[in-house]
Amino acid sequence: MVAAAAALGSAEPVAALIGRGTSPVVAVGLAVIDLVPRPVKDFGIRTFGQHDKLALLTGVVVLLVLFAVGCGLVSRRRRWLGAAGVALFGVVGILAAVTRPGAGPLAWLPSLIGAAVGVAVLVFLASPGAAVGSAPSTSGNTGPSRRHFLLLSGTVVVGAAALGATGRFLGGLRDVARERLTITLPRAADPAPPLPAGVDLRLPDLTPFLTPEKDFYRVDTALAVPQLSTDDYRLRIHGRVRTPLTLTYADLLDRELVERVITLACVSNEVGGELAGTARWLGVPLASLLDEVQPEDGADQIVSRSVDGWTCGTPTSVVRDGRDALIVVGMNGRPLPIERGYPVRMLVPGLYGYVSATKWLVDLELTSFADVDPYWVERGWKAQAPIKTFSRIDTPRPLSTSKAGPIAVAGVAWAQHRGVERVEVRVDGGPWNVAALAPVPSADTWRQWRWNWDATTPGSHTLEVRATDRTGATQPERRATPFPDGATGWHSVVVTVD
Ligand SMILES: Nc1nc2c(c(=O)[nH]1)N[C@H]1C(S)=C(S)[C@@H](COP(=O)(O)O)O[C@H]1N2
Ligand SMILES: [Mo]
Repeated sequence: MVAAAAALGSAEPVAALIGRGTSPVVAVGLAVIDLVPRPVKDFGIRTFGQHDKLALLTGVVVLLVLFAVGCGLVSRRRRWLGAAGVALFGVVGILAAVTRPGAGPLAWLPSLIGAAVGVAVLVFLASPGAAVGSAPSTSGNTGPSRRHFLLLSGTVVVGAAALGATGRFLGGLRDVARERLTITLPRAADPAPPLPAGVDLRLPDLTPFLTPEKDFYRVDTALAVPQLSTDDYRLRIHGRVRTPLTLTYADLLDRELVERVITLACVSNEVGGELAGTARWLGVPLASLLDEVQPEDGADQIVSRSVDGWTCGTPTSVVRDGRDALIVVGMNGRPLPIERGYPVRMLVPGLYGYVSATKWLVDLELTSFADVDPYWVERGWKAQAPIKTFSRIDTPRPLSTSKAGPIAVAGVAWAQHRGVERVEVRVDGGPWNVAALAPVPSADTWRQWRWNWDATTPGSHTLEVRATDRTGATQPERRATPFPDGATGWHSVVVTVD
């Protein structure tokens, strides 16, 4: 049994490098699924439900342990028979791995290495040096050697378990990352309109219009990034609907995809904060899916759930008001990055992330605000959270020193889905000056702005900014913290003119 544990454990890290399907336990398990008759399979799924795969792998391991015990007993008579048994199991592992559909050229390696390590451990532990004879001598004088043997075997088993667990963990990580690289997204039936010329004023220190992936803020409660595969991916749409719907990843890609440039923002932004980013998102219009499932009257909340259990509540009416609420599969022309919710997330322009942007999305339940409080609402944040109008001075940097003369004051402003109508800047509490606005592709993105300050008076100055959205509402001066539904107040920076 110790030798078998060493064999399995040492095969896992090798399998992690080559591919999850090449682990002897997994390969044999998959072969069993292929070989057993349909009724047995159905029985397994009925009995173990979601844990069917775990049950199967446990079964494989239990059989292996029994086999190992058998080998151990036999090898008390004939030492070589034990080694032959371990080798035989290696052969079974190799056969199972190389006959998998799509098996790579190195699929045999993990089982071979496992078997070699298993045989070596068996031979070593059974050698006189490890103090266990082919048959135990009469009791009484075996104390120290028995202890020595137990210590050795214990070490081997713990080592094998550690190797195996590490291998399986790394293998899981690697496989989803690799799977993502193999995906080719279909073209959008309705592509994003080209960005208007001049969308990016390209000033030093000014936030670029499109956020490079590495600079895009990340906010979630996930301790470990969920590793969700497209293989068995399902999006369930259910609850208070007439016809529930379950979609696979392929089903989503088969739909008419829409691509839009949208600025996502976090409610936790302080005044002047940087928790916002703009990207090109590809996805299925959520409104079209709702039309299919037909929500009941009164189902005013869509509760979306992540595979890790995090939940989020979005008003049904907002998703259906004509805006580009998306079930997102792509970001900037590539499959969603893993930490952005791969393979599928949600996005609703105009709503803060905590009420709209569920990553690793697996479930949409139509319900009501009266019935369900999602994750952050349970913790006191508001259930309704449209993004508040926001403006920020990016340049000049706070506490920087500039030469007297013309100084470009610039930044970004946003009021997603309403649109930014006007940005104004003032110096030292003086009159407001209207800034020039860069063009935008839609009301769903942030907008760059610039005002040319003729800075003549040396000394310390305070610059303030405020934006007005297309409904005519100007950002209030009153400062409020992000809790419970987003910060308010004018951003200001203090700079020195030399
Ligand atoms: N599964 C899951 N999705 C989530 C969250 C989370 O904690 N878990 N956080 C939300 C919040 S608060 C925000 S602001 C956005 C951030 O998305 P990003 O990390 O891609 O920028 O994701 C949303 N989606
Ligand atoms: Mo957030």
